[in-house]
Amino acid sequence: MKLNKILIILFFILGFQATEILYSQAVPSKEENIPFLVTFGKQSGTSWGDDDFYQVWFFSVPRDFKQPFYIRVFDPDCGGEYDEIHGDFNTRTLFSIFGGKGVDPDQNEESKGLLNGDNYKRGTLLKSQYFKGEARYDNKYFSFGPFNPTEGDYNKKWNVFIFKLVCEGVSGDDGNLYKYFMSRDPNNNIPVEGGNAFTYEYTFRMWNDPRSLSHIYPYVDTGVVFVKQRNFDWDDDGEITISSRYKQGVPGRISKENDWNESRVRIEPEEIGASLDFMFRKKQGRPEDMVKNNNVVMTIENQYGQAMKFYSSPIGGVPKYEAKTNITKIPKPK
Ligand SMILES: [Ca+2]
Ligand SMILES: [Ca+2]
Ligand SMILES: [Ca+2]
Ligand SMILES: [Ca+2]
Repeated sequence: MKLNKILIILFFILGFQATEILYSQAVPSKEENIPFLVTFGKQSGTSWGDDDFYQVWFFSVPRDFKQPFYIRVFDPDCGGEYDEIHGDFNTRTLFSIFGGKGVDPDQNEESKGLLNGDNYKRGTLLKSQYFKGEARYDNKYFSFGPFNPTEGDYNKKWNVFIFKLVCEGVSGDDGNLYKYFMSRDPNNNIPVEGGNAFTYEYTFRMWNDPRSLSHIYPYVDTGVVFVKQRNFDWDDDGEITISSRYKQGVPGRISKENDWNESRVRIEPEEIGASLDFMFRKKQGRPEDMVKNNNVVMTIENQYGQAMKFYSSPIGGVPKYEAKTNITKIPKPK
């Protein structure tokens, strides 16, 4: 092949990857194909699929991005469209955005918000707002901001400023379904170049359509030997399979009603520094057997019990399985 032909092909491959990074700023992202995040009011039963009635997400902004930006919440209210009613809608939800020292979960373990009693609100409160059932916010975006990127907590390893968004079901017993978008514009979804979002405990709604496949993409950092996935209130709804560029469709155990289940997956050196693909396929069969409005929780930890990040825009792109012979061995980390 001639050199200029190779260069043209390379240009297209790299160009497409760049486009993917630029336009994957929604939470949940297009790659994840998850319909909504969900947080229930704290008077709810956990059997509806939320184990702790709050959810913590982090947004990272590259250091070289210097413009103000916004974090937009779609359908922040709990009422009207999308939300899960129990009796009457009486749920109040508080969204709070934090910056400054204490936010970065690499420095402050409690920021991850994984354990009951953790002080997951460390950092400087930048903005917060309560929402109940409110027609003016129903089926619409509400924009927090503008934020200056340097108001975040600087992380040297990734060269990014990190912001934290906590959603709490302050009262009531209904489920608030919502989505996020980090944007350069308060009124439109315009991505922040190179921005990303991640969490350590993902509470979300599954599709009702059994043909829809959803994914999450945990990032495997240096030193990981195995990962343990834990999931809550899966209602025995189909299957979880784990894939990467090295493995294909390894099954994971799933939980039943109001219950946790877990299983382990071995990690090969070839899988370090890339994302895994956890795929969720709903139970197939007759419409009357389908699980409707299924809310679930997922966490993943390494062999030391340290929680791993799920990036909404998978680091290194969506992992594609490669035939084993094509994989170059990466030396084991010391
Ligand atoms: Ca609504
Ligand atoms: Ca209610
Ligand atoms: Ca909502
Ligand atoms: Ca459930």
